[in-house]
Amino acid sequence: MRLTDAQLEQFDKDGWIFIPECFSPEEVAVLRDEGERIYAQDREEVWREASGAPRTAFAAHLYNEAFAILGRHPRLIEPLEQVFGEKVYMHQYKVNAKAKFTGDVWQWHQDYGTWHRDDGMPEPRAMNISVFLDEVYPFNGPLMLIPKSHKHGVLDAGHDTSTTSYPLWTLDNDAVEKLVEEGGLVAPTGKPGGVLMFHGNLVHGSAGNITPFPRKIVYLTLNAVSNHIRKPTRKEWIAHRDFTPIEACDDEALLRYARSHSEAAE
Ligand SMILES: O=C(O)CCC(=O)C(=O)O
Repeated sequence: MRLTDAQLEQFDKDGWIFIPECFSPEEVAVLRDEGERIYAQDREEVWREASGAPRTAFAAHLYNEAFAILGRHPRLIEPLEQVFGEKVYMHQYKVNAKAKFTGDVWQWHQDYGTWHRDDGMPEPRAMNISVFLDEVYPFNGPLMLIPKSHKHGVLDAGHDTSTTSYPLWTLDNDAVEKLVEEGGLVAPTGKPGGVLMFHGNLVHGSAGNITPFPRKIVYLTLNAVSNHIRKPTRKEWIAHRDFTPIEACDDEALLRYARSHSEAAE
């Protein structure tokens, strides 16, 4: 899948683009079910909120076939190859839960700030491309983005290891206020299957979810192969050391898997 000139322009100007209904309901349903199955497992890659509710499942592409196919999907891989002008590899893979009633916040941060400081990534030539697995509403903890904040490079940040179960390099309120005055604030919403792609330096965060509506989003963090990490400090399943370029699968692969999976269940 190639991005249009208009999408590339919006990405450059605002630091993000959203592609509604990029995956079909049938394709997303199998990922949603598999996501819930993973959260029910007791494994080190599944991190939980203080309440015990799942927060994120790391590296699901390495132990789940549906997520493995998604991790090679041309609708996600090709746009990033197009932007970076080279092959990409998987730096990180997360299925974020934002569970109903208990999903916790993600503080304001830039992803590249963490990849650079914790993993030794040389340049912001990596980014998240994400797929909505549930409907994302304005009220169930949508991802909030500060348009144009990616133009500021890496901003000062403090290492927050206490607010949530996930350590993050977070921005202070004054910095966020200034960036919002300049760029505003958006929270893309939409049906399962929507795809959101945003620059590694774009400031973003999300509030808690106190609604009865879960909000699962899967994030592929794809890095340009030449920009592979140099000084990893985090576990291998958080910041991958396999820099093999991803060869995209065919566009129908997830649909085929979904169909064979539902036939097997009948
Ligand atoms: O899923 C969310 O709400 C936020 C995730 C996020 O900010 C991240 O993975 O960097």
